[in-house]
Amino acid sequence: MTVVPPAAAPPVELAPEVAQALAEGRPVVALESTIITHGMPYPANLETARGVEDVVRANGATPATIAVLDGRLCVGLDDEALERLARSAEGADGTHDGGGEVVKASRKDLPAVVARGATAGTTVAATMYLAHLAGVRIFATGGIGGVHRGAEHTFDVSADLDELGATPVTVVCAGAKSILDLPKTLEVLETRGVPVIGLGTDEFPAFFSRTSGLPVDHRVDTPEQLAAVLVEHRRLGLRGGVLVANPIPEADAIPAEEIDARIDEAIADAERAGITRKEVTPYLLARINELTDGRSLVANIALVRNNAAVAARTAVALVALGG
Ligand code: PSU
Ligand code: MN
Repeated sequence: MTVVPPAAAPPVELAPEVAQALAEGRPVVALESTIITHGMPYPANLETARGVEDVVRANGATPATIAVLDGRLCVGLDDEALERLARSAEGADGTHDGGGEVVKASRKDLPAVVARGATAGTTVAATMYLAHLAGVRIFATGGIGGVHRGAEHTFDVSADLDELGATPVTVVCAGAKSILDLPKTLEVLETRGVPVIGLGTDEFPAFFSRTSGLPVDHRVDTPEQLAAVLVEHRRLGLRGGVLVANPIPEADAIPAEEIDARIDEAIADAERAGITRKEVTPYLLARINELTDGRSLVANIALVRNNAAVAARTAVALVALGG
């Protein structure tokens, strides 16, 4: 499957700063917004969204946070838009459902969200697709969706994995949370032909912790080396994206022994509450935050910032390589 936007696709709306950077061939980094609307509570989500944009700028690139605002596919948001998305999240009105007004939009939700003029945070899958339409090649997030534990019974596999197999955007993440089945997630990525590249690591990191015991496909040690891989990926004409696994900084990591019991507890709570489909991941993220008294949130913020820095430096290196 090659991703060719249909002629009648609604145009993405580029923020002036993003349009100018792209037109001048300067580095741009896409950022997702489900992490704002359904991934963190207010006001930490707003501080994080702003802070991550600052990190991208400090490392020489232009940030493009992507979301759907009143049916418009926006690539690059102003502060008012960030605040509106952030205020819809849990914590702002005490609910778990993103306020009911702002949708969590994966690829499959985009047509209906646009048609009814709704507002949505975009998942990794939807953000990759919209970044590609806009001509942005690199994207930073916290953790990707993947194969959930128990997927052999529930069939719960995130659309993020298929998007990585189909859409030519590089995603910088800190691995995946152990709410997911990491071995199965890596198996699916392998089947989809997605290169999993460790930055300064031989192991796929487990989001809160730097190690999982599972090897990545290939290791690079600098953003320049990573950019060289991305240039070859493109020259080979390989469809799909590249997944960069960038471990959480040592100082912010939480030992697996400490977090895993809380994650098990959150999964058991989700099962008991009958949570299914797109609600599973937001429920688990909110529950883990509660069960760790916010410690998971602190780690989450640190790793997202770290990923934004790497994505920006890689975007700069890509431009330097003419790729
Ligand atoms: N994992 C996290 N934080 C997040 C998400 C995942 O640690 O915020 C969000 C991302 O937007 C990701 C989405 O793309 O959840 C995956 O949702 P699902 O599992 O429903 O595909
Ligand atoms: Mn799912």
